Amino acid sequence: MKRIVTVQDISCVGKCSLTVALPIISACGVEAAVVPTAVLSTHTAFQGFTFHDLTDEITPIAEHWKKENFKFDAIYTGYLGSFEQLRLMSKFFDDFGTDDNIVFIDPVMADNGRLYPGFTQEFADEMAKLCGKADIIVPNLTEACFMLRREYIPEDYDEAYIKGILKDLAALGAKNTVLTGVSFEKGKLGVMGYVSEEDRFFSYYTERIDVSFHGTGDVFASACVGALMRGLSLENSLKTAANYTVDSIKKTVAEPNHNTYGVNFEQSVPLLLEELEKNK
Ligand code: PXL
Repeated sequence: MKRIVTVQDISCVGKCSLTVALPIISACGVEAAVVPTAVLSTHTAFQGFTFHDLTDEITPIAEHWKKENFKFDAIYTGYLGSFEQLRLMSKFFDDFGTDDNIVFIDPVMADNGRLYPGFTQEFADEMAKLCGKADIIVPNLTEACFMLRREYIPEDYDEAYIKGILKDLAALGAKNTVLTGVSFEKGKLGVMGYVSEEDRFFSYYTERIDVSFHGTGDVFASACVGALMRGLSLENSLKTAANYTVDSIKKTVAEPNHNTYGVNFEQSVPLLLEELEKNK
């Protein structure tokens, strides 16, 4: 059985980060170990959330694991809340990264042209450096633009623009770069990826559902890394994750009086399992 260690916060209510990653990775039939980076009462889209930082726990946890000689098939980082956590993750990759496992970074910090509360351009600069150590990175267009210090163009861009961003991200050092939330056609939304070793691009599009929910990036990233651990190729893992995320959004929208803070990813688990079989 494969084992992923995922490093991100626990937002107690809000369906994002660890409360999404743990069940999705488990549903994929993959073990999930966690390093919780902070405990928040809710994610940061709510007003008045509490925040308890757990940075001081990271080194003791890693030191214990080194003594136990624990190995991980993937290291997956999501929302990280401080410069110190970025520095500690860089060390964590050195300690637990091997030639056989993968470092997967979702550089969670922004969407729709804006940084989430508490993040700065300088944080994006440091996140860009951390991404240089990754095998796979999956920023959205906003996060990529902040990391590259490029102007964010929400739409009306062409394929050459996206390919340029993917190559610039690869120049940071990441082996495979993926951009989420890419759209060249009205009503379609998807991902475009770049495999730097082969100088090859690929893409996958689904229907665009014009509603915005929190946590969809975490649903997508968790399913993608879970699928990779099940032996699917990067392209098929991204396809699986995209189809699962879209289905989760559809299930949410179909529910009367649904809330907008997270998606019904739980009800789409049967589809995730089907996709894992179909795309292997
Ligand atoms: O879904 C990303 C995410 C994770 N963790 C926290 C967040 C967010 C997005 O806003 O606030 C705490």
